[in-house]
Amino acid sequence: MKAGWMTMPLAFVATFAFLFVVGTSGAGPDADTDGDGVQDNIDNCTLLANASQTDTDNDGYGNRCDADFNNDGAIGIPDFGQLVASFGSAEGAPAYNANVDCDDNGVIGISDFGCLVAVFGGGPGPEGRGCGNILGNLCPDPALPF
Ligand SMILES: [Ca+2]
Ligand SMILES: [Ca+2]
Ligand SMILES: [Ca+2]
Ligand SMILES: [Ca+2]
Repeated sequence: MKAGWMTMPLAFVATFAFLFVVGTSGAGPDADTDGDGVQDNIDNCTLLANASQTDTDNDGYGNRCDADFNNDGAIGIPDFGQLVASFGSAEGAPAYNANVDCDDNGVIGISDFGCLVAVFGGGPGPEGRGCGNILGNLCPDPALPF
């Protein structure tokens, strides 16, 4: 009888301890879901590793998760057209389009094509600052005091 009385509180303590550990090591302001060294709350692509944070069209979505090149909110045929138009070009060439350079390697190629295909029919993001937009508005730099 006494042992049963003790088991319940112990189970509670164990559950609380577990939740505490999960809560502090999992999601939270310090989380870095994609492991690129940029915390989720300031990461312009929270689910894809992009340590450079390159965002050539300055809409708050990093190139790595922004295949919405024409900024209409959807990744579709017009975006595919922009990729095709610059396919095979390198930085400095007239056809080169930095917005299409998903992996930020200075060349528009198969890897960039893969970025678009993976999210075709979807939208840009997600990003962690909450300021991603299709209007080309600049996100405030989280490192600067406002
Ligand atoms: Ca990222
Ligand atoms: Ca962008
Ligand atoms: Ca689009
Ligand atoms: Ca590329």
